[in-house]
Amino acid sequence: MQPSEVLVENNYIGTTPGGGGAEPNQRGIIVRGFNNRIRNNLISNNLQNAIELDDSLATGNIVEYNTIGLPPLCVFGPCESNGNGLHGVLIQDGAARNTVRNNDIAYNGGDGIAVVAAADNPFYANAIYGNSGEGIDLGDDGFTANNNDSSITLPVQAGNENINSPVLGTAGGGAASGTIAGSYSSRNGWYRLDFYAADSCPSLIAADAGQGRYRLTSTTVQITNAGGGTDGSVSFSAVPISRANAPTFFDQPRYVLATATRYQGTSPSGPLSGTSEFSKCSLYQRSAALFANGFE
Ligand SMILES: [Ca+2]
Ligand SMILES: [Ca+2]
Ligand SMILES: [Ca+2]
Repeated sequence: MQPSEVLVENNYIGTTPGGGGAEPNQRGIIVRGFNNRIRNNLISNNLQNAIELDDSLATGNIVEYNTIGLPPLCVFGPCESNGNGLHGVLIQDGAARNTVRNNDIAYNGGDGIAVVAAADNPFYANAIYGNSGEGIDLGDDGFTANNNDSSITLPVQAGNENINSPVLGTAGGGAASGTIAGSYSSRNGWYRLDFYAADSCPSLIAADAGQGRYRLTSTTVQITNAGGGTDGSVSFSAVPISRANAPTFFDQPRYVLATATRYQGTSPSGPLSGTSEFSKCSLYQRSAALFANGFE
């Protein structure tokens, strides 16, 4: 019998009691039951994965507000020496409909979040950066290119059914807010697109995606033109992007990236299903002169 409907909160796992030193475990937290809430824990320095959600009984769990791979306060640094040895969060072997949100996941030796042979797991509003692998890796096989999501033949090791990532176009605007354009291709249905920013991004020069450190705003799109086993697509433009409480956020060079998350039902109000990997990045174009006088 695996623990279910349990709250695991306010623990230091892999650290000394004060949080500043390392006392690593092999793995941090392993969840094999359902409807547990893993909340506000510090999980750093462990030798393998910080959090694992394993097997088909692991459903409906919520992983939120945890600090994974960092010291309790990243003031006296170096913060990157506190990462866990493998993934921040690993979801595998049939674990489904688990939500990972509002966590800081950084400097881990594997991916920020890896999903292997498991589906319908949503992730949003996390700060993911500095991990040695991908920010989000579906299949734990590196960057997964977009393909035809309407194909019924899924890769054996797929995570979240290898749902496609958004394709971003031009992003730009003022210091506090701007807009972004792009497109999204997948099966018919409603999708939530979450936008993030990063300070750097490898995808402009390599077949790789960045990691979303700073949560920006989100939007909703619908695909209606899929059919005959072929994906449909939807374009978007002038979608507002900003970061809460950061009026000069885009005065520094920022790369914008995005994830797509499918809604389970037939409207954009129901529960969320699986989330994609991060998209490739778009460098935010700061239009200082245009916006300086307020007449844009
Ligand atoms: Ca992948
Ligand atoms: Ca990986
Ligand atoms: Ca795909």
